[in-house]
Amino acid sequence: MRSMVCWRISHSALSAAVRILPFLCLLLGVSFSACLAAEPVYRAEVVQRYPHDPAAFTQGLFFLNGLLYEGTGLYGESSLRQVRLEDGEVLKMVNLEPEFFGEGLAVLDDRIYQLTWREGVGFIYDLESLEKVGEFAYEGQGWGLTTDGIYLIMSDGSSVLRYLDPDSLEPVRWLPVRGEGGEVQLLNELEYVDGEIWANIWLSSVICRLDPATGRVLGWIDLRDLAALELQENPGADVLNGIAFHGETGRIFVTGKLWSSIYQIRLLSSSE
Ligand SMILES: [Ca+2]
Repeated sequence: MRSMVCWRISHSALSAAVRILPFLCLLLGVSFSACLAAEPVYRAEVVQRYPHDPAAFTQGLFFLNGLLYEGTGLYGESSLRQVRLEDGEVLKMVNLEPEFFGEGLAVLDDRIYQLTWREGVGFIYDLESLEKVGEFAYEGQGWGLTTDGIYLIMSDGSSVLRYLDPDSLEPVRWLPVRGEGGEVQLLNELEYVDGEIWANIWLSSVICRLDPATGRVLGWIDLRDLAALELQENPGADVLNGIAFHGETGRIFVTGKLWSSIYQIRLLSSSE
């Protein structure tokens, strides 16, 4: 298993193409001999599946009080949605202005925060009404967003996560993410799971588990089989993107851009 997973990411001198080569290897299921994942690799089994709007270009996902909250992207199609898990019904929806490409979202103190990709603007909504109550600015791109209950934690496509103070919305900490194979680039949709940060790796069907205290990689979740299953049934499916964790029940949900299902998964140990 580990020999098929390649994570060695060289330093910034390498071109972007070279940087994503390991992930392309992973996508193709080919061994990349120059790099081996030293960290544990977990597979997952599907516990339950739920319908998901196959037109939703999922960029952010979290679960709260029995409901899913989803942020979608694309210019002219971006939205914030409150979704009933069981049947996929969109209960409330806010459309972004067409010049904004919606990205990750997180909830903190009854406020939902949503990033945009290249617009440098984040939106703040009231959790109950989804009414927009504010905006904030940040440097660089916005990709994924989550929270540890104190700070907002965002990704921007690089190997570094940014902690934002929720009051000032200014960065207060930068967390480089590294594994045995080096920097982990293309960190995308995020979720805080039992004291860890989980991050979708863009363009792959893999989730990185990392330690928020140190930025060290703790392991990898290989969801290539799940992505293949989705693609088999839904040829229009794009990449895996979207992790939601329900702390009270320990349920983990994943989906992807334009996927027709949301999957509740259970991680398997390497011996299962
Ligand atoms: Ca999430």
